[in-house]
Amino acid sequence: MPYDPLTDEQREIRDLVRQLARERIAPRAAEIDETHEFPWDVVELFRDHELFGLYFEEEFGGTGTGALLSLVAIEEVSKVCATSGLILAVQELGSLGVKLAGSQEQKERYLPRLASGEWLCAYALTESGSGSDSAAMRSTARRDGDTYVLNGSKRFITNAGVAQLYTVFAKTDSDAGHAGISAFVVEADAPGFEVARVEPKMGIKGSTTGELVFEECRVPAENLLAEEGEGFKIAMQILDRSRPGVAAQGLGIAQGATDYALEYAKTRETMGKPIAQHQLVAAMLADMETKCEAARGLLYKFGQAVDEGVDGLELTKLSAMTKLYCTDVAMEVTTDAVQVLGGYGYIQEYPLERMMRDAKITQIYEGTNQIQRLVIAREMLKEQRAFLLAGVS
Ligand code: COS
Repeated sequence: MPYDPLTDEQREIRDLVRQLARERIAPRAAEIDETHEFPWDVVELFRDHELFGLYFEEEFGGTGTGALLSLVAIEEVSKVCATSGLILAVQELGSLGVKLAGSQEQKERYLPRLASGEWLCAYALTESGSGSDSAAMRSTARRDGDTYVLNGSKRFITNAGVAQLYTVFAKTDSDAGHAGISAFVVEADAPGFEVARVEPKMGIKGSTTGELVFEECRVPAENLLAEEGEGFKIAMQILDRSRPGVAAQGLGIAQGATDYALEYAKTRETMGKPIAQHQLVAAMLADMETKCEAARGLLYKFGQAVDEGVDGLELTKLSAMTKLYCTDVAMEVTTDAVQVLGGYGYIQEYPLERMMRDAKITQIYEGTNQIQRLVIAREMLKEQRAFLLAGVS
């Protein structure tokens, strides 16, 4: 049995998500990948069953059921379709700015529409010249009366064109480094805002990834989140909480691939017996399962930590470790799953080549896994552990 610390009530919701994934989303997964079309029917399914609400407090129309369950939902959906799992993860990513730094008025204005799924949202930090080095962004925002005027562009933005609300970071003071960055919410119909293009890509093909352009784009001054200059810290605090959503997606893909490869290996025969009974294949399956379960331990630990109110540096490190491990496992396990199926793993008639392509992005977006290692090591360097070894000769 996989690790399952859920309460009975949480388990009921998990089982509903699992059932929807199996019955309604799994049969669509190959088609979503082939057509590259954003799956509005899946959004409708999530709306109908109030699954977007899992990411919001009751006060704003959500279920208030906590972080652990919200990650489990992404994991369950991603087992069958990573594009669909991402829709849930980005509803969290794109709304965290308002949740963490928004005023009561901003929360009341936006969160209920996001909790119901009436609006989708997005997070716009990355630019063509600033990926890992977020502070090197060039987009600007200048105050003009009761508006801010945004200029610049953002790249690789998930949900570009389908989101109605974007959390956008821009420099209000170009000479102040990190402290010159501010955060804004921008509605899709803001004058001067445009989605310039949507990128064709290797995996998660049904999800839109696009370039946003701001040309003298005017947003009301009340759309500033917190104070001018607080944008970089807000961006990092958001990522601390959102990166495990990508980890959940990675774990889901890995577990889905393991389950598929297991069933295949039990029925496919070579040399007079199922391949699962050949030791080299059995060992691969055992490693895949073990990695998934270890990843789940970290992911659920993160969810429980958030639900217990853990914050700050402790959360930063745990978040980075969770994202790093779960998504490296996604790549390793899907690669091995393709290997178990041999030639059948490589062709589109079977879902594993899709899972392997989908897994790759989880090591890249929301901070590459190189950045996660950097964040973990930085936190380690701040820790004092020498006393543990004081008595060792
Ligand atoms: N929470 C709160 N504050 C944080 C923080 C966090 N997780 N991480 C950094 N900060 C603060 C620091 O404390 C520092 O504050 P002071 O200036 O008051 O000391 C400030 O932010 C600058 O921090 P730092 O010097 O560590 O920033 P760096 O420019 O070195 O960047 C990394 C740090 C590399 C970790 C950051 O740029 C990053 O995460 N890059 C990846 C971006 C990413 O994930 N992109 C994908 C976008 S989503 S698809």
